[in-house]
Amino acid sequence: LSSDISQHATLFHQFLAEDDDALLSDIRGVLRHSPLRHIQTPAGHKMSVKSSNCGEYGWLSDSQGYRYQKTDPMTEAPWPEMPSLVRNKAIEAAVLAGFDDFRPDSCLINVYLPGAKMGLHQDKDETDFTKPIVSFSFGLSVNFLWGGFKRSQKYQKFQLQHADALVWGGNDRLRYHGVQQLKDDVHPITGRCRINLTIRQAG
Ligand code: MD3
Ligand code: FE
Repeated sequence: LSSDISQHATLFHQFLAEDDDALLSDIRGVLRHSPLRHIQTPAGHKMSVKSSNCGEYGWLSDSQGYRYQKTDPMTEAPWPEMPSLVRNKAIEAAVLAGFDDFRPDSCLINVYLPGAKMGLHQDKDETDFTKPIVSFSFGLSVNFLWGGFKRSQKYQKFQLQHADALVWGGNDRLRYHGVQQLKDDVHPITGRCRINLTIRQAG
């Protein structure tokens, strides 16, 4: 079941339903090597989500700004490898959405506890904006905010649910987007949280 959010944004509902346990256990394996941590925005504010990465490049933020980096600043080691199931499912979703030459090299892991949110922003730290972004959601549902090309433009809301995959590229690649505060609830698979994987070709 897929639905078009706009010309170049497709939501694949339940796309990960058969692989949820395997994907989440792969991610738990990653987090044993590069644990979740709160990161600081360049302005010094603590983000409400906890994050980590896998793949060749990890996205991070600190007083120096937003960037991709090949090593985890916490362990000073390379980020853990992107699990092949994560990579393959992301490529599969991208192809279904019409993006054929997506070579993901970065997977940001964001964990939302009740109350966590992500304000409207653009993803613009990658080198090639013709490449799509693939996002996987697990656990508690959240309202996703889909805006325009200026922060001040109106936004629409979509619900992202457990096992949904969202592919976004083309003209919509630089849209503002975010997620509303996570409501307190319990999910049978993840417990009291939402886990988002944002899979990108960063380098
Ligand atoms: C639309 N994460 O990590 S994923 C992010 O649910 C991020 O954790 C959100 O935005 C989350 O940067 C949203 C869906 C998503 C990801 C990238 C996009 C939507 C996007 C880039 C452009 C437009
Ligand atoms: Fe984003």
